[in-house]
Parts: sequence; C-alpha cells; structure tokens
Amino acid sequence: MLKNKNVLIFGFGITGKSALKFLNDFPCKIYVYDKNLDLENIETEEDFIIFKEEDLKNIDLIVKSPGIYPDHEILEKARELNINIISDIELAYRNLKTDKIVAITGTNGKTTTTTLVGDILQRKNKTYVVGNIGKGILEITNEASIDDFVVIEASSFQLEDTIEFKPNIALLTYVTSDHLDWHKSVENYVNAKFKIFANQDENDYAILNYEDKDLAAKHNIRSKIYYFSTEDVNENGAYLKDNKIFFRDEGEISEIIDTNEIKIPGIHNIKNIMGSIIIAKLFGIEDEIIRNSISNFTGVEHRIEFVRNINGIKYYNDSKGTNPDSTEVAIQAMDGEVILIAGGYDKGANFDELIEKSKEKLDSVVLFGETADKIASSCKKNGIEFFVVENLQKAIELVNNFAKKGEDVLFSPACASWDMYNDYEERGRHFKNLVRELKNNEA
Ligand code: UMA
Repeated sequence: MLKNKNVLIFGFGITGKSALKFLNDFPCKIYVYDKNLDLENIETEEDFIIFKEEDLKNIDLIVKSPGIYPDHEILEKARELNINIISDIELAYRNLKTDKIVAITGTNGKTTTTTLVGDILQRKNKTYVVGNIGKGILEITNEASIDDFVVIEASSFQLEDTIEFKPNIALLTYVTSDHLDWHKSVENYVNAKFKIFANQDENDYAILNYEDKDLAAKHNIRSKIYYFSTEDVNENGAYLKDNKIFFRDEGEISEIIDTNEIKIPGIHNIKNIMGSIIIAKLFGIEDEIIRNSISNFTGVEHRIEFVRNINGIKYYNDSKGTNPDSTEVAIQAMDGEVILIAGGYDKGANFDELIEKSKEKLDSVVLFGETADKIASSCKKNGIEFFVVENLQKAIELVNNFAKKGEDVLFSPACASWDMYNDYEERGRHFKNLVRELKNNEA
C-alpha cells in the first residue's frame, strides 16, 4: 500500500513525528508540512522532504494530524485532487499485526477508561496504550506483535479521518457536545464519535452507556452490544446494584467489585470502571485480576487530581476538564462548596448550562483566558459571584486570599488550553507548581 508512494505528513507534532518513524521503514517518499516549525533545522533520525504547495499534485496519501482543521486550504485542494486523507489511527490499523485492538472514545472519561483498561490487560499480555492519551499510535505500529493488546484513546478528530478502521472492541463513554470550532456542528461531532463502530461486524463488540441507547439505535451498529448502567437494565454488560458492580453475559452474572474498594471519586468514574470491566471480561481476564487492578487504581494526572490541603482548603487540578461537561462532572465530584477556576481557549462552547446546573455547589468562579467574559456572562445570568483576572497565577493569588476552611478549590477550565499553553498537561503542571508555592500560614 505504501510502496513507491509519495506520502505527506501533515503537521509535525506527536502524530507527525511518530508517522515519520513508522513510514521510514517503508520504501516511500516522505514529505512533511508544518506551518509553525523550522523544518530545515529540525533534528530527526529519519530523512524527509520539506513539502511545498507545488508538490501536492504528486502526493498519493496525506496522514493528517488531528488538531489541524479539516477546512485547511491545502486539504481542500487535496480533496479536489482526490488525494486520500487519513488519520494516524487509520494508517496504523491497516498495518498492525494484532487484531486485539480496543478503541475508546467519548466526550469525557476516555483517558481514565483507557488507562484502567491498559492496566488490567497488561497483567495478562503485552499491552500498548496509545492515541489521544499522548502517545502516537504509529510509534508502536511496527513493533506490536500478533498477541499484543493495543488500547487506543481515539478522539473525534482522529475518528473523522478513518475509512477502514475496525477495532475488535470499541467503547463510547458517552457523547454530548465538544469541539464545535473543528466539527462545525454537534451532529458532525456525534457522527465522528460513532465512526468508531462503523466497520465492526458480528465478531466485534460495541460497548455503550445505556443512556445512549436511543442514540446508538440510529447508527446501525452491527457488532454485539454490551451496555454499562448505574441500574440493572437486564442487558449484557455491567451494572451497579447495592453498591456492587456486576457483569452479565447471556444471563450469567458475576459480582466483580464493591464500590467501597474504588479509590477514584464520583459516579462518572463508576461508569468508566464498568466500561473497563466489560472490555476485560470480553478478553477473558479473570475476575480477581480485574478487581485487583481496579482497587489499586488511583486515577490519572490532571483529572480531578488532589494537589494539596492548605489550612482545610483542598486544591484540585482538573486541567483535563477541557469542555463544560467535563467541568460539571468534576464540580459534582467535590465534597465541599466549590471555588471554580476556569477559562481558556474558545472552542465555541456555551457555558450557561454548566453554571446553571452547578449553581448549588458553587461559591464563586475565578476566570481567565479567552473565554473569561463568556463564562462571566453565564455567571451573571445565574447570580454567581465571579472575578476576571489576567492569568492563572493571579487567579490563585486571589483565591488564596478569600477561600475558607472546608471549601474546595477546583481548577477545571471547561476549555482547551491553547490560548495560553501548549497543552492541558503544561497548564496542569503550572497550576500544581503555583499551589505548591503557596504558604501554609498555620504551619
Ligand atoms: N499545525 C499546522 N497547521 C495548522 C495547525 C497545526 O502545521 O493549521 C501543526 C503545529 O505547528 C504542530 C502540529 O501541527 O506542530 C500539531 O498537530 P496536532 O495539533 O494534531 O498535535 P499532535 O502533537 O500531533 O497531538 C495530537 C493530539 N492533539 C490534538 O488533537 C489537538 C493529542 O491529543 C494526541 O495525544 C496526539 O496527537 C497523539 O495521538 C491532545 C488533545 O488535546 C491531548 N486532544 C484533544 C482533546 O483531548 O480534547 C482532541
């Protein structure tokens, strides 16, 4: 498929670099485009040609980085020339030796579920955890052997540019709305998410939130469906009853774990765990191994991550809260009254519902970044006290002055980080450093 072809790597971040590493093993001509990098002076072990627009007519295939908007003018021209544009997960799928491929998507919960599934499966067999979680899948595509598990966190951007991608097990945590700047409409976004099931057949498995049952019915899923639900809905899958999680398969029921043994907070995490249990059971992992992994799982960095208790005020880093829904979930998972620090890159989201639904738990909101005024107007509508500040440092200085014992300070921006940071991880680390530098007056 790649022999003697001219392949353009479009964007040279994590995806582009892993694509170069992968393609280097094939006899093809590799071009690279990146509008922000000085490609002449970049150090790589592999050779490539710096792409110029006049090369486009010679290109056979474009491997597109997920963050680049689909209406980029070079991509529009490529479509006119009928050039194939695919994402890295599509290229990887076509070349992976193993068919033990798990793909996990959803508006939120992807990273927690992907990490936990990776942890369970690696107790049985070699497991690669890749994708939107921060590691390009093409980095490991040539290396993964026929018996290995590959667990992919798949974003809507990556799924949009798939054609044949067919994971043996696909899980959708749930879907609401996000990334409207990229997808242009909620419908496009939801359709991209459901592409995760598009090529599956009766030998594959689809795992869904029972709350998305009606939505799923519209998407013609051909694989075997398993649901997770907080009630016993008498379907194949996992459910919660009397504070215990059970797994049911064709009438056979097994008790997996008591929720007392779970360390990560919130009902949303129970759902992430139930989804993970289904995947593990479908691969025949023993209950004891599953229970052990779950009871030792303390969550992922930047997701409702406890940072510090200063004089009875708890600080949490939820930099991964990059959309309103994710932030709402984080607010609900807090024990005390919440001082929310939010704001960031504007993806076109609406914040009214987030503030309205979180009213009862919110003490006040401190805002910064591109969306600060937009969120401020949602606060105004709902009678929530708010402050707009210049940056994260100023936000923390302010909060440190007025937070009271028993309150929770939650940094959950409800927005991407790209207005002020390279990514949510850099933003989360910045928050943690600032909180660690605060003086504990009682000490
Ligand atoms: N670029 C251009 N032209 C443009 C825009 C960007 O040339 O118009 C270049 C940039 O200069 C940069 C490169 O493209 O060098 C970046 O490409 P990218 O934004 O696709 O980022 P990658 O580094 O390849 O990382 C991507 C994912 N990023 C996005 O989807 C925005 C990473 O997810 C993912 O971990 C990685 O691939 C490996 O799969 C991050 C993310 O924020 C965590 N994801 C979004 C989210 O979770 O909300 C979807």
